[in-house]
Amino acid sequence: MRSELEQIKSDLVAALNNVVDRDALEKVRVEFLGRKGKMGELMRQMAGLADEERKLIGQLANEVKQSVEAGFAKAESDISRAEAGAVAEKEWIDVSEPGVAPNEGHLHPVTRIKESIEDLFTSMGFSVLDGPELESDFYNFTAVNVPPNHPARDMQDTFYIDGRPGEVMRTHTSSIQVRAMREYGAPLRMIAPGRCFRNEATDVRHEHTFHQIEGVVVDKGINFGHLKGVLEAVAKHLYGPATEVRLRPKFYPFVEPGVNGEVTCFICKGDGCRLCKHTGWLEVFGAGMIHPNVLKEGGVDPKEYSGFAFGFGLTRLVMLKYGIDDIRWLQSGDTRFLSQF
Ligand code: FA5
Repeated sequence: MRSELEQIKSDLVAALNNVVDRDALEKVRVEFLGRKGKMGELMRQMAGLADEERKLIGQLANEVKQSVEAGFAKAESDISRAEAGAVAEKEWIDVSEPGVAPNEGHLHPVTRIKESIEDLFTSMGFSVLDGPELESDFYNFTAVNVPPNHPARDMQDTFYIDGRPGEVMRTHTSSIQVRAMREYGAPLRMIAPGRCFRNEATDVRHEHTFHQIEGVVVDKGINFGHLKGVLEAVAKHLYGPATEVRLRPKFYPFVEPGVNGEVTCFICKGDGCRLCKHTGWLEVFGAGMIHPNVLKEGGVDPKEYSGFAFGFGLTRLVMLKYGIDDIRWLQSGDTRFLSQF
């Protein structure tokens, strides 16, 4: 019986060595400590021993029982530790790992160039004004020397609004010229950026909704040289000192004389291509000396004051700056396009 006890002890050590989880441990427990298990069996056999012998074997059996229980306790705690380790392994976080960058937005290229031009003009002492997009027919046309039924109205195909007679979606920022003169009088130095709307058949250079920046200077002794200087300052500010500006006569009812202004085409650098209609130049603004009728509408005496006005196509300036060969990308809302800026 002594050797059987020793055998149980060494069997148990071997069995516990192979235990990897709670199910296996439970099986070993039933095998050794269960009602019909090896220890119980041995205890029952002890009943038939002589007193002296039973005492000695009983002592040994107790020692074996204790070491069996200690073996189970240790195996149990090993399993608990292993389980905790597995959870930690699964839920492991590397706190030093760089995070996933959030998808941040940024200013639209039109807004960037607008702000850059505003900075330039405010540095030259200009104010920045705003005006309504749904404008009165008066300020959009009549006040700038385009009376009702005048053929010059055909130059800009306009959106009229159902149920709002006498109002139009402004076709140009020139609608601000007379508003500003009436509000602030002369002398005046202002720019006014904003959205304009025309019923255009859209193509690579034309949108139905686009941005312009109007500029007006009214003072004593203002002449065409001042206008040219300001236009060149804008072109060089945006595109660098080598940029050339070309002015050619053009009729606008609200200026006399009037010009259209072009800068060197950014794609062909002046050689001629599809975008510039093979001229080497891109038209980006209209300008001229303010017509006396417009000064009068603004409450300014044309005998005392003169002035110039210009209207930059802001959207075209953006195309030139970033080399965008189709204006329609700018309002596409396509993030593949926008994320490049
Ligand atoms: C005008 O709108 C005049 N109000 C400009 C002006 C102001 C002249 C002050 C004299 C004095 P025009 O229609 O040419 O002019 O437009 C001016 C600029 O706006 C153009 O050179 C072009 O760059 C831009 N533009 C005009 N139509 C569109 C369009 N459909 N899409 C994008 N840009 C346009």
